Amino acid sequence: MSTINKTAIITGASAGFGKATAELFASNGWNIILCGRRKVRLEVLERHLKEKYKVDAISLSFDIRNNEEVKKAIASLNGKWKAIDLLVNNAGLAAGLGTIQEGSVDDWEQMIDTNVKGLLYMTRCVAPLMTERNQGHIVNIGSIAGKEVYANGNVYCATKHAVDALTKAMRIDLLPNNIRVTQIAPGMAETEFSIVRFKGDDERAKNVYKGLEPLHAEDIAETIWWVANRPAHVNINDIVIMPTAQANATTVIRK
Ligand code: NDP
Ligand code: 8X3
Repeated sequence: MSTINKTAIITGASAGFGKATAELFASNGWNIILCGRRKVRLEVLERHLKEKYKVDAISLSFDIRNNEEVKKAIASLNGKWKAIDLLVNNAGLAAGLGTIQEGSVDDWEQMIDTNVKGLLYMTRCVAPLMTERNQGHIVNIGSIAGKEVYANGNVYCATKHAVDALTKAMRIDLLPNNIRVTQIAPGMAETEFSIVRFKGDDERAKNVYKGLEPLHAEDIAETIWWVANRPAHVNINDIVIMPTAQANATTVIRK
């Protein structure tokens, strides 16, 4: 078993940034609590982390949009698993692209429920475990869409602006408890993100990254690793991380 004795809980660990983060932290001896809906994927990753890195890992399979499921999952943690050093609020998605006058209300609700309410439900359950120990670190995954807006991205952008605001607010609320709070706001990264946004249309998803090198999940994992491993007196408030080929939310250069 790991001698590092540090624990991270990562939402959205079944794919993309969350999965790469679980791998990187486990490879450095951290114990990991893996969260997501896709149970089999989580269990495969859990076994892999335990076997390859000799750390401890557990899977919590639940829908982050459901506050009762979130509460039940976190309440199921016992013993050492309650001593959480790092919460990575990463689970999230974009659903579709559409104007405000014609967009899908179901898509809007899914994004708001996952990206904003899910992040709040998780934080509401995990932050008290940190405040009672007077230590911990929360890393929220925002987006360039939380700094700017782009055509047809209205509600996704609004949810990520909410993450930006909540990160600042959490930092104030948790200040007396010595809890660090960081936002990481990436630009284009090739994960399952665009496949989910375009509801399984792989071709359309691939076209998003055509002719440029987007960020990779590992780039975000390394950034999370870096912020989590600053000396205890240092808090990284906010990092915007972009592919070199992307200047802002709407300006990219393609070969
Ligand atoms: P992926 O689609 O690869 O991963 C998303 C993860 O979120 C999955 O593990 C998924 O797990 C989880 N998730 C989604 N909905 C729920 C839910 N209702 N309950 C529990 N878990 C859920 O995308 P990324 O890794 O790219 O995205 C991670 C975060 O990064 C998101 O918040 C996204 O908005 C943000 N982001 C992504 C960028 C990109 O270009 N890729 C850029 C900037 C920010 P499961 O389906 O198993 O539940
Ligand atoms: C994901 C990046 O540019 O699609 O948050 O909003 S973008």
